[in-house]
Amino acid sequence: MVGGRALAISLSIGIATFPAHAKDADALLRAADAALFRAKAQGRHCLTVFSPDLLDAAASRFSTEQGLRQAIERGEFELAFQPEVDATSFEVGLVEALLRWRLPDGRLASPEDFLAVAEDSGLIMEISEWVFRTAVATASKWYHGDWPAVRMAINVSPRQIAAPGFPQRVAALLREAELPPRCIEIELTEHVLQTGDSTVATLRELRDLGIGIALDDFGTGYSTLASLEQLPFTRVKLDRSLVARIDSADRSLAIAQTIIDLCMRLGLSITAEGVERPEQLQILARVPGIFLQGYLISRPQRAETLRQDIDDLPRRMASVLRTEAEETRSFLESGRWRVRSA
Ligand code: G
Ligand code: MN
Repeated sequence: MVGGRALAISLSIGIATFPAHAKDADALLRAADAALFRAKAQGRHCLTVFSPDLLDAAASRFSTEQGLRQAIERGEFELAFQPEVDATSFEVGLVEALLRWRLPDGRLASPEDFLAVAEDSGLIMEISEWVFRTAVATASKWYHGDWPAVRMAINVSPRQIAAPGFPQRVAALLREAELPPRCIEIELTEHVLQTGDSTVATLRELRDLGIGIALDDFGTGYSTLASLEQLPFTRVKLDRSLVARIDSADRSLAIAQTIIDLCMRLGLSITAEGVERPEQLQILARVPGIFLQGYLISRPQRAETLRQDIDDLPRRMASVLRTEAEETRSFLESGRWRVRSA
């Protein structure tokens, strides 16, 4: 009890023993620390005993962290752009800015490869600032150039949104870039719920500015219905795991349909992520107003090739759908088709 409030405390423990795990005090503490890190990564409130592979993991985390520091200094980050398009007209509703890291050896790393290290080391703040600024600058260039209708979707980390003054900084940035707030949609995962009560107020401030707010990766977490109820979202992005089997598993289709129905009842716009196959496109194209995103529609790519790809979209999609119709017909005629039992 502290000041009349009950605080729930959990304990994470990393264990290393002498002489099995290390021969001196410093090394022993490093080993225990590596074990502690694993205990926390496993969800906290547990204990982990040291093993040598934990040091390898720690070394790899350390080198990624050093690499990220250099990447910030040397400007090794890039943005790739991927459109979210209307499922029937294939008009572009939004372009999502996706972070990429051009490694010194020329390979391109995706956020999943380095985001955990960026979060743990706190470097995420600097990196996300760069993403936001660069995405706004790009959108502004398009807006004032030959794409006045552009809307840019920007991924925002929970820490970023929880930092004091975020809405004011965004407003100032948009003013500076002479970009109307409606040209921006921020994407948050439901982890944003863990940042505390003030988040709802922050999101309302952003909405009052006229910025769209999307719930990203819906369907991967735990408290998704609570977040839908409590937070002022304008769009839900269905995670690709929800969309992956809608054309091959009745149960998967039922779940996707129900969630789409729920979002519509809540007055939310919807984007289906991870559309990779024509069969998925055919099913989703029956949902009025839904946006689609995924490799089938358009890959994440550099700004220079994006416009060409977009101009080509209606023709490419028409040909995808034509081929698909033929394949479906011959499949049905082959007699292999039968009604699945529930
Ligand atoms: O968490 P979020 O939905 O913002 O992550 C987007 C990531 O998903 C990007 O890094 C992008 O490269 C990737 N992505 C985009 N479209 C597809 C797709 O159709 N299939 C798969 N597997 N990944 C995709
Ligand atoms: Mn996203």
